[in-house]
Amino acid sequence: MADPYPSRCGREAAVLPRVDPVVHGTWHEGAPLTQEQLTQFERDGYLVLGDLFTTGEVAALCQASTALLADPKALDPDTVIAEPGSREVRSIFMVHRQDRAMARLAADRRLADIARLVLGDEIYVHQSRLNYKPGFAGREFYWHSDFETWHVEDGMPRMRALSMSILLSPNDATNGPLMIIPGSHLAFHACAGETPQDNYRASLRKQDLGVPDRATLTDLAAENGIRTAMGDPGTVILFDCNAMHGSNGNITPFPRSNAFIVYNAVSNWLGPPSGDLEPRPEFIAARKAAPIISGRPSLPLEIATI
Ligand code: 6CS
Ligand code: FE
Repeated sequence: MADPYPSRCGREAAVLPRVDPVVHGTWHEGAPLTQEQLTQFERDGYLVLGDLFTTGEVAALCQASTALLADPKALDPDTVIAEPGSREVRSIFMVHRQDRAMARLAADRRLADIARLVLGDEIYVHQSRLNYKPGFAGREFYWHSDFETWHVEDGMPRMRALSMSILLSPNDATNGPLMIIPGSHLAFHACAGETPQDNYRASLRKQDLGVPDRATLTDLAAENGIRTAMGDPGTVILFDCNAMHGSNGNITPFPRSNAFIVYNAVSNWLGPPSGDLEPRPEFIAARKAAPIISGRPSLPLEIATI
């Protein structure tokens, strides 16, 4: 079958129809989101949830994130990404396999139940990371759809994945919160250009490929507006894999740190990347060692990580 989402294959940028649902599961009594929340996610492509975690759990997650940042030498060096033009840590990838609190977070039933509802399937962790956006030195994340990259560079077949951003510092108007174009997830924004091997080495610091052109972004933003998703530590921002998003740099003295867990449906397991690209490493895109997340309840997060 022809690929419904061709991108970066030497053609011009194009807006293509989304052929996949946004919500793959069916709402039911006792579901982990209200019907209104699910409808809002379907319409806007994102949803902000407070009060999912206790104060103690949020403190344990913040502590883990700070400890990882304080001793990056203890980590797989490939997973530690520096800011462009500085040695400060921008991101740490595959945190759910390098830290107990992050492992426990990725397997948390409160998050997993929501992901199973939206994706309508069993799920596994496609990617996890901590983004630190350090004070003064934290650079922007330019506009992109994650799915465009995951489809082209990782061979993710269809739009059946979901990001959850768990805020580990206040995210407010001053420090580069997530910006999102509501409704942008309803079309696929195919990008111009071609992808060199090992593009991730550059793109994780500063993304130049797989970004829409200015005319496309101007139209999208004029039509739908731009929203910011903000909150206190512990807030969870869910966003569809194809939502157009980005964030500004952080010139405040205060870091803006967030954990990200990306869940993929098991039926949407990765295939070969586009063209003759080599698959990206396991720490960015799980394709081998990715256990299905169990539906069992687990210990409170801060107890599980003592
Ligand atoms: O390449 C990736 O998979 C990553 N890059 C960006 C800019 N966002 C999503 C993802 O972490
Ligand atoms: Fe992204």
